[in-house]
Amino acid sequence: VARVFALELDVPHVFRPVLDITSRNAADYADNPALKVPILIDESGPLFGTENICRELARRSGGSNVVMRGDMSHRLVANSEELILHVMSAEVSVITARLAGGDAAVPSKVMASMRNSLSYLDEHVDALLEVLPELRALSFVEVALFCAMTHLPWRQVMEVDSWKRLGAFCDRFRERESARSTEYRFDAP
Ligand SMILES: N[C@@H](CCC(=O)N[C@@H](CS)C(=O)NCC(=O)O)C(=O)O
Repeated sequence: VARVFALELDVPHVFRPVLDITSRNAADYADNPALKVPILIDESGPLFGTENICRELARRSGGSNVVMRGDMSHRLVANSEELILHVMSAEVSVITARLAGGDAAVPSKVMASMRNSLSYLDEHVDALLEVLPELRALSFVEVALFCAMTHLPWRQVMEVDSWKRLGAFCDRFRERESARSTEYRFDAP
């Protein structure tokens, strides 16, 4: 999400991957005590978290037609933002549990809540796009939705083909150069 924002908003940056996401050394995450990416590092030090980073990138780009999370009071936007972030965070829990090994199954309620959220988003995505300002350069909700939808099958957490309207949205968003040049991959040292 942060890299799509930086590219869309033309903010120069260098991408540095964390090569071992299981590391418990905060130094590997620019001193983020939560041991999470992304972190933006600049002259003011580290800035933790996607929303903070996207807000900072929007501020730097000077562009005013960027719709951040919480900018719109419309229920459809607010609820979609909440559900997308829920899906993302639930997916991270699934992946983290898997990386930790052991045989504890992911609670079925977690998977059900992710599927329910995606069904809601599939049902409402067209109306959501209608409600967003026509002249926006970018919106957090769209970038996050695209990234969540594409990450789930890539990390083999969930197939998403059955949500056709979300698939169509992703096919359109994928045309952007920012999306093409940030396709998921495992970086090698
Ligand atoms: N609220 C944070 C969540 C960040 C997050 O969960 N990042 C994932 C990667 S996409 C991560 O670092 N996972 C490793 C872990 O949680 O151990 C944000 O939006 O930046």
